[in-house]
Amino acid sequence: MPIEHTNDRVILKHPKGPTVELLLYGAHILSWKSRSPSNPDELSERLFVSAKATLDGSAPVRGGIPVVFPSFAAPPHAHPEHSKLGIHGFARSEVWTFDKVLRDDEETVAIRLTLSPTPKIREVYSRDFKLASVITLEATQLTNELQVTNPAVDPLEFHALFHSYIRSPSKDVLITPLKGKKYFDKTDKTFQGLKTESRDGVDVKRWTDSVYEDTAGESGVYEVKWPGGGVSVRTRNLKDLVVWNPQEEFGPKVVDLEEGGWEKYVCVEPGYVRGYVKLDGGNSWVGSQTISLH
Ligand code: TA6
Repeated sequence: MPIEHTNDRVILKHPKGPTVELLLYGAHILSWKSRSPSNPDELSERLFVSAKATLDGSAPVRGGIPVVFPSFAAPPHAHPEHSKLGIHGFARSEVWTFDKVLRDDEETVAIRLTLSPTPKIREVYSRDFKLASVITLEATQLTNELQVTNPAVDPLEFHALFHSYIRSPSKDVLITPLKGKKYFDKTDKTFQGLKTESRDGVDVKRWTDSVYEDTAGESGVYEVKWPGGGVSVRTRNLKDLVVWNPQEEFGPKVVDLEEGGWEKYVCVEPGYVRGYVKLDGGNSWVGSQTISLH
């Protein structure tokens, strides 16, 4: 079977070998194993999940691809409708519903999960919404699509982001093209304005927590490279990019991050988080990322 669906998770199996494993909790992708075009014999894990991650649905998973909606970052949130929400909103800590298989053929395996307000969500968030997460596995790439529908009359304002933990030797990673882009540096408590990126390639050799704005440009494509490997991240309707790695300086404070885990990934997070997506009543919005192997 190309798709296995158990109580708490779904496994997608591509006919050429790649697999994706995800939890219904958070529509959270835990694993993506794929071959690279340059080395088709090698089927390897492309995401990082901490050995100390909680996988029982009692806390967000440290690693993989968390989905952030409707608010990014820690409280206090500036938006009045987000005042009761915790860090990164609720999408990553709710159990989604397996909706359907969208494709299952020689080229593509794709499924859709959905989430609508639950009693638990209504305690902290009063707006109506419908979310769908479409996960598409192809031979050398993985696509996440978040669809947001506003069934109400009033506009819905939200943040959306894919908090992807890309497995990589973090000290050797370079991310482009961010030169000249404005960013908010969350590691610098002494400066609350926007900095301008001066580097051709952004590294995460030191603790990095940078929220770049309006980076997607015409192409919406980022390159993440390291010696002997890399990925391209192609985005749609996600104008901003967050780059995060705590390194030794902050990593030990992240309680569910394994010792030294910060050396094994870089978070490259396409999102719409500087300002809000404003979605008119009765309309839908789609944001997506496609991660392709070099
Ligand atoms: O996206 C970067 C970030 O907001 C960092 O500030 C950070 O600490 C991180 O996400 C992880 O957040 P979490 O809630 O998963 O611990």
